[in-house]
Amino acid sequence: GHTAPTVTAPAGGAVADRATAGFRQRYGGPPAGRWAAPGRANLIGEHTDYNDGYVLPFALSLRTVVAAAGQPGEEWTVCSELADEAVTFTAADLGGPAEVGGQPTAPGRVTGWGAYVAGVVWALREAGYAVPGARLAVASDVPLGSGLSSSAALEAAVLAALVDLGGLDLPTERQPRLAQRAENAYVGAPTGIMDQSAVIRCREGHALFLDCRTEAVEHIPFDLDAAGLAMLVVDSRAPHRHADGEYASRRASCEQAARLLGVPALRDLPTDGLADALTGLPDDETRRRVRHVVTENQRVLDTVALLRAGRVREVGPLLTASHASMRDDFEITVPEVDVAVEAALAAGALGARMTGGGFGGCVLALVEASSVDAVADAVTAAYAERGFAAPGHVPVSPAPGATRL
Ligand code: GAF
Repeated sequence: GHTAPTVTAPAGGAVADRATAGFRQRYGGPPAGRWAAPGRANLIGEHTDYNDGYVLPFALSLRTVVAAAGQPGEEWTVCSELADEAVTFTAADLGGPAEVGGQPTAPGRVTGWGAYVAGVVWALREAGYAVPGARLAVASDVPLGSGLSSSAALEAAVLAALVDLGGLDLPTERQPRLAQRAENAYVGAPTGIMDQSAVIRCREGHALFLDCRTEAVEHIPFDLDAAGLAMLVVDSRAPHRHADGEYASRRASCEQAARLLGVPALRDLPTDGLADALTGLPDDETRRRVRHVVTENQRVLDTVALLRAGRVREVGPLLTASHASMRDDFEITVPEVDVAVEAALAAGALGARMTGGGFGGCVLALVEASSVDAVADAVTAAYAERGFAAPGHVPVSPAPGATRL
C-alpha cells in the first residue's frame, strides 16, 4: 500500500494461530472462521494496469489472516496485532454515498489502517449487498510498506470473510473490482486492478496473466524448481519517498498522453507504431512515460510466451530491461533498488527488477537455485558499501490466492 507505515511483522507463532489468538483475546470466544489472503510480487508489467494493459503477478506465501465472526446489527469491530487500538464503526460512520467514480460525498470517520476494512464494508454496501455486522482480528506476515500489497491482502481477507459470513453472492472474479473500489474511492489511492486481482485470483505454481481491460486471466505455469532456479525478493527497506503524489502524477501523465494520441488508453498503442506515436507528443518526459508503458506491455507478452514454452531461464533479460525502463523512462526507482538490481546482476542473477509501484519497495532477482545465498550476500555487501540500511531477502515461489482456511 502507498500510505501504510513501515513496521516489522511480529514474532509469535504461525499467522493463522495469531489471528485466532487475537480474536479470542479481544472478543472472548472462538471465531466462526479464518480467511487468508497473500501478499504478491509482480513478475513483470509495472504501471501498465491503469493503462488497461497486461500484468503478470504471482502470490506469495506471506499472508494476512482475518479471524472473524458475525454479530447482530450494522456494527464492525476490527483489531490487529500491528495496532494498539481496535477500530469500531457503524454504518453511519462510513460516510458516502459516493458519486459515480468519485470520492464519498461525506468523508468516512474511519482513517488509518481501519479505512481498508471500512472501505470494503462501504464498497459492498454501495454495490447493494447487505453486509453482516462482524468482529474481526487481523494478523499478518506481509510486511507493510514494502510494495508487496499488504493493503490488498487486508482488503481481500476482510472481503472473503464478509462474503462468507453474510452468504453474499459475489463470485471470486468480481471481488477484485470491489476491493479496488474500496481502495480508490474510500481510502483514496488511485491504484489499478493488479494487486487486488493478484491476491484474490492467483494460483499456486502459476503466475497470473491478467488483461486489465477485460479482466480475462490465464494461469501460466511458473515452475522455478523444475528449471533449477529460484526467485529472490530483496526488500530495499528504502523509505517510500512521496510515493502517493508520484504515483498519481505518473497516472495523470499516461492518461493525458492517451488523450493527446486519441486512444482510449496507452494499451491501444501497438509496439510497432510506437516511434510514430512518440512524434505526436509535446515533450521528452511524456514520450519517455509512454515508451515505458508500451514497451512494458510488450515485455509482459514476451514473458508469457517464454513461460508457456517452458523457457523460464530466458525471462531474465526481460526483467532487467523492465528495470531499466522503470529507472530511465518512468523514473520510479530509487538508489537503493537500483543498487540491489546492479549487485544481483553482478553476482550472477539471470535478471532483476524492482517490483510494485516504486519509490522504494522490493526487487525480484531470478537466480540459479545454487546461488541464492551468493546473490543475497552480494546485495547486502553493496548496501554496506553505500551506507544503506541492511536489506531484507527471502526466496519466494508462486503461492495460492485468497482462501478460507
Ligand atoms: C501499485 C498499484 F497498486 C498497482 O495498481 C500498480 O499500478 C502498481 O503499483 C504498479 O504496477 O502496486
